[in-house]
Amino acid sequence: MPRIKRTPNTSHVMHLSKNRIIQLTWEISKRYLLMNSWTPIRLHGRYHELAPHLVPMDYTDEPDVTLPLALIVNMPELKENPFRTRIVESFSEDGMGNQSFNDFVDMFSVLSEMAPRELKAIYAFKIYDYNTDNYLCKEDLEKTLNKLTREELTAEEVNLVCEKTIEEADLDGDNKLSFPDFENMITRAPDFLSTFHIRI
Ligand SMILES: [Ca+2]
Ligand SMILES: [Ca+2]
Repeated sequence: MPRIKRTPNTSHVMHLSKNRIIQLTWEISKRYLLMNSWTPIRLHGRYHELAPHLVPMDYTDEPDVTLPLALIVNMPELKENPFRTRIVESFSEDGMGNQSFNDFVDMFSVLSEMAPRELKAIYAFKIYDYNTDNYLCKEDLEKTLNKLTREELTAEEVNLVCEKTIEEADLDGDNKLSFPDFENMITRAPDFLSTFHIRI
């Protein structure tokens, strides 16, 4: 992916990444369609099952239908995922968690076993960035770690792990993680991507 310049104003960071996201999503969608010609049909089946009265069986004219977050987060594929709400929101065009069928396909494409690690990393960063400032600060990492460990660590342990993580991954010394810092972190701690892997 294009290297992101580090400047104080990084509002463009995710914008740059977004172009890359579109490109990568397209690449994997093609691969996905080629390798699993049955999967989009299966995904449509899953989407339809969530609200048979709203979702038509015939999608040739791409009807303007969205399904609410509450229906999607309760799917068995997502139900146990501690980041389910943020995942569904991230893949909803309106940002509120309402998903069109296209959003739904994009989401399962990124979560699929075939999605490139780079694409999973882009979305993981977005999902862990709770206050959406394009950085992972200590508070973002604390929330993330609490979810990853399902609140099994003490506050002191969480604090220590997050401090250590920032210390080791923060390449430019601003005490928070930019996307390049995050990429550096996940090479050391691959578990941070493990919840972005779902089979449907
Ligand atoms: Ca943040
Ligand atoms: Ca940094």
